[in-house]
Amino acid sequence: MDFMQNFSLKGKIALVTGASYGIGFAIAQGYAAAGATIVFNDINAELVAKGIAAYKEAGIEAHGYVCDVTNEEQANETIAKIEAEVGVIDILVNNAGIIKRIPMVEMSAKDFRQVIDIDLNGPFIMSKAVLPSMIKKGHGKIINICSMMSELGRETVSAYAAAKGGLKMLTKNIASEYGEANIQCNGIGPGYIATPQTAPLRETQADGSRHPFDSFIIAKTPAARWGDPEDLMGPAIFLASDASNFVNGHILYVDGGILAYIGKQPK
Ligand code: NAP
Ligand code: GCO
Repeated sequence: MDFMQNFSLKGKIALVTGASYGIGFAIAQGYAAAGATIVFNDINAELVAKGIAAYKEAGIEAHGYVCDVTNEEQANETIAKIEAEVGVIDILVNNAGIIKRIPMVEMSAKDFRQVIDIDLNGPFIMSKAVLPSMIKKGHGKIINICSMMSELGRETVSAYAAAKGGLKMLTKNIASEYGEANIQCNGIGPGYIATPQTAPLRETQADGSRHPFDSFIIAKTPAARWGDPEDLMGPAIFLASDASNFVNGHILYVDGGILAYIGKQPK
């Protein structure tokens, strides 16, 4: 057999959560290019419609569903609907996520809980919803979108770092608990990627200079650039394909080298 077929997703059904745009949309585009049927959800009908139009423009006939990943009843109903209308999900990417950048001492418990709910409880809920059919089918891939903050902290992102650190360990635990059922659960840890979520960190200043955080990330990244969502497509295809069937519980950092680098000396 042509070994490269191991990287194909032909005949697979992939659900990418929160994938109307951003990183999720890019990963879904990569999966479609590799042959998968694309299913995505977002939190409201307007975003789902926007997503379907965007996929259509990219030549992809995606299936879109309104589902809040923090709502277990809605998640279970949506997975049942997808299984009835599209088929059993082979690949789940837990991509949906938010960040709130607030100094911890100023952050309400309500705000903290909301980030944990979407970024950590959501992946738990969605993974729990797809696992039974994956186990019955005898195979499955779960990919959790972690973060640099699964390894590092920084000011104002206490809830997000706690959630993404927890998501790293949830990834390892799903891998441990369901590896015997031929389920592989891995994470992708994107570095700093140019999406709406990081737009506030890249805003050009009133004097036309770069945002200080923008310059900071450039100095901390050996590749000396922000990542693009497209940089994640190849790693995501690898982790969703048969080529990674013996990779389990691994967090693949796609960060341009940030985690390996002390950072460029300021001029
Ligand atoms: P984004 O542009 O903000 O997109 C996040 C997506 O998730 C949006 O479509 C959002 O919909 C959806 N979403 C939010 N809450 C949801 C919920 N409760 N149920 C369903 N969907 C929900 O973010 P991104 O930059 O593409 O990031 C995607 C993932 O990568 C996130 O988990 C993020 O933490 C992670 N990440 C991002 C970076 C980066 O530098 N950008 C780096 C590392 C990791 P709404 O528009 O309705 O909120
Ligand atoms: C931040 C950024 C990061 C990125 C990403 C890095 O405020 O530090 O939003 O958290 O989103 O998670 O990997």
